[in-house]
Amino acid sequence: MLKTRSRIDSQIEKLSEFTATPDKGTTRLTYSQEDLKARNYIKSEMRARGLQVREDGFGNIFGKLEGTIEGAPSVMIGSHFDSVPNGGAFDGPAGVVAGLEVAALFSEYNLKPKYSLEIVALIEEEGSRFGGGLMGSRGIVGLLSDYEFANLKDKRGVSTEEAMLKIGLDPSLPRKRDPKTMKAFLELHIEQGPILEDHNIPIGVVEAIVGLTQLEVTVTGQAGHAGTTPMNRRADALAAAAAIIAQLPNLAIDEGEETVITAGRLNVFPNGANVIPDKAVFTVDIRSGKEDHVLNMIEKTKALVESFNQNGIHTSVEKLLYIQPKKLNEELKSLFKAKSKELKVSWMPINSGAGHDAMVFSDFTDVGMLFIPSKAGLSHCPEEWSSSEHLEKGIQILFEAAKVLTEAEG
Ligand code: HGY
Ligand code: MN
Ligand code: MN
Repeated sequence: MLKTRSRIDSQIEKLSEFTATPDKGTTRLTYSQEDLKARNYIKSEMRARGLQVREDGFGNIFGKLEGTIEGAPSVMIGSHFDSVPNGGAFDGPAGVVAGLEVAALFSEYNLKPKYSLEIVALIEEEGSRFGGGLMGSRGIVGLLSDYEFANLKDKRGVSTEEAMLKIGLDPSLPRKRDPKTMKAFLELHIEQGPILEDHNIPIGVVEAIVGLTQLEVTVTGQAGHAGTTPMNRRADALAAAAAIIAQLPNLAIDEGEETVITAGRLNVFPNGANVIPDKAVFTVDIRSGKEDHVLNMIEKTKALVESFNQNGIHTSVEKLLYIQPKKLNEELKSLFKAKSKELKVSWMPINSGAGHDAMVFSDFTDVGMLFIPSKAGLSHCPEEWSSSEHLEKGIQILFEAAKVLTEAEG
């Protein structure tokens, strides 16, 4: 497996170069120039492994090793290749590289799958440019309509389809995919938390993924002069937004059972040091393993926001994303555990506090997910790091599982 180690090291390294913030982590926004460089690299790596490469009308990338059973559904392996702002080099790419390496091993061992093997690289899982997230996978399974997709715009007002055309992508290509064309979706991902490292265990077999929602709260008031406007005659949108945000953590603490809430993005308008803000827009990310907690938190957050509708302050809440908690496929979990045992790789069951494309596919095909440890549990930051030794172990398990699921011969 020496070749594997050198291939995956160079691929992770190469993909990390396609960032808008060199020396400050990975910033690779969907349909950006960094996306284009990463996309071209991924496609060339797919071709180098003899895969048939195509892109869909969202810009998702597929590399296919045709199965011997005519028209048979595919075993898909992959993850996303966009990033959060100033994120890490492994969140997403670890899963894309794992898929590429499984294809490389199929080629090296000259394996002929009965069911096609498809390596996938998905767009806009993070939602960093167009909001919401899980966009590539939602598009593939038809949860994102063409109308909704066309009306998504980034903070500069550039639409998805304009941005696609700018980097030479074709929005008119086929989009939604018949679930019957998918036999399984397997995703290797970094844990993005401390559990595997704390237990000194290299592999997590994912049992379930938390439910999550992403809200966008808009607070409006009245712009004014910072010096001449008396305090009792202000409708300060940012002061109101800050008061709301300050109360959010306690809503989750009161809800309990590891419910979490995060206000991660805040935009202030007009954003002048000597101007009373007339608008503040912020996101609220809520997650829990139990759907009731997510639903309760949405109601509690809406009530808190609405309670500020007074003295010239107006508020509104938009739901950008909502997805229920997902349990992953029992047979695939058993297959991963069996292969880990055969390979003498220690594993543990684990739940995911992060959202993943796997949760979208899980309502449409059999889904399995593996985690590898994150150093110090850090992710969504430049310090994010995972070892290629752990990545290689995860790939070995994926490779063994893919041979079974594709009924490969050779
Ligand atoms: O936010 C998440 O859980 C994932 O990283 N998109
Ligand atoms: Mn991810
Ligand atoms: Mn992420």
